[in-house]
Amino acid sequence: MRTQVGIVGAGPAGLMLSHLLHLEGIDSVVLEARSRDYVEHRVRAGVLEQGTVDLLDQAGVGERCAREGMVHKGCYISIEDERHEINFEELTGGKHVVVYGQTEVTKDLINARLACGGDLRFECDDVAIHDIESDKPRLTYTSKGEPHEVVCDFIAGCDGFHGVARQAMPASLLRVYERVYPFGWLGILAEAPPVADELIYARHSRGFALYSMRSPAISRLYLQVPAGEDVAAWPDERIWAELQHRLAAPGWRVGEGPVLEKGITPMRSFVCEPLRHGNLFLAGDAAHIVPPTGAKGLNLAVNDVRLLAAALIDGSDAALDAYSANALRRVWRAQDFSNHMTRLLHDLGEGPFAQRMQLARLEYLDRSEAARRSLAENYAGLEATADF
Ligand code: RFL
Ligand code: PHB
Repeated sequence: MRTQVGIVGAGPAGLMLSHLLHLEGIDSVVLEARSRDYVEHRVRAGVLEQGTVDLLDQAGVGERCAREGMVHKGCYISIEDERHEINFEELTGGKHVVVYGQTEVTKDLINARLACGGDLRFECDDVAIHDIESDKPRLTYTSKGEPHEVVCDFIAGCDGFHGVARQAMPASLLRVYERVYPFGWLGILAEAPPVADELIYARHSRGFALYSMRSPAISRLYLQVPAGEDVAAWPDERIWAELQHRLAAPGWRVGEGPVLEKGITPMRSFVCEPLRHGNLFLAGDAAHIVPPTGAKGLNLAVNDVRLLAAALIDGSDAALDAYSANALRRVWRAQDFSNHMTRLLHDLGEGPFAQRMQLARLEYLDRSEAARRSLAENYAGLEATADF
């Protein structure tokens, strides 16, 4: 079996890449370890930057997002029980974000690929990457116990943080940058109509909390918890009580309802460089992780494959070579912003000096339009260009 681009991973990065290539007549095969059902129901991100929404539109997969996505013109930063508005539209000359679940982006992309006869293979076991320094790199895998091989011109590693692609890069050439935070996020999905008009990022003496949503009927909420926390320590009643504390505002309560999903995510900042070796390219979480406080992970994954698709379509050595440095520019911008938001809003456990610095920064945000504009510009997303 031969294809032009072999793609490992059917997350947003792999699916979007496959679709962008298809639109320019380049064929690809996507190998995914999990089932279609699993991939479509894995609850993760929810905030799309304008650039991500624009790319969905350009790729012809933005129709449902335009219909069902919820436009958010700003967000609130809550400090103890005081809420401060950051209005993205006013501060950035009209930019906003769209709340539309990653599950829905994934479903739309899978449907679009299959409608065009795309080759998506789910439940592939033991995917392995070979001969990346040759002009015939190969993917092997087994399916229902049968061995298979796909010979490619290029391979894209879009298989997330725990995938195999990054491991296929020569360790001696990879530079790894990492910071692990001493806390994680406990996230729930609840059958409760959202009772706030914008997302609420709460800095509270008991720890960070985030109020988000998925639809007019479903809320998505997060709590800062210590690293390594066991989800069993958090029965629903404890979660709601803690959310009511940390998100408190005069005359307002978090709307409660049945918990549909519950999980704990560790927090890390991670980048590996470069994103290319030979004919293997890395994109999305396979190459970098941001703490979710800036809502950047999915947007970065989509931006990587926008740039990678353009390089593969161009096909010249110069374009293929430039991919890594170009994509990393935005990755590092988002790393800085995500780290900044994380340090601004969490209980860092670093003692009183760090706490006073945090309060000084929050007060500056309240006083200075320039500080708010900087946050709004980074959150709503910087302009996408050919090299950023
Ligand atoms: P994914 O989505 O992890 O997809 C990788 C795919 O590869 C498959 N795979 C393999 N396939 C074959 N062989 C192997 N050996 C394989 N190993 C893995 C996996 O099954 C999977 O299907 O990576 P991708 O495509 O790079 O997309 C990245 C995003 O998923 C991620 O950055 C975001 O979810 C991060 N994120 C957020 N990003 C945002 O932009 N806005 C947000 O609001 C936001 N909130 C979040 C988040 C991530 C979270 N968690 C759980 C990590 C909130 C949370 C809680
Ligand atoms: C979400 O809705 O899942 C979400 C929103 C904002 C974030 C992270 C996650 O910063």
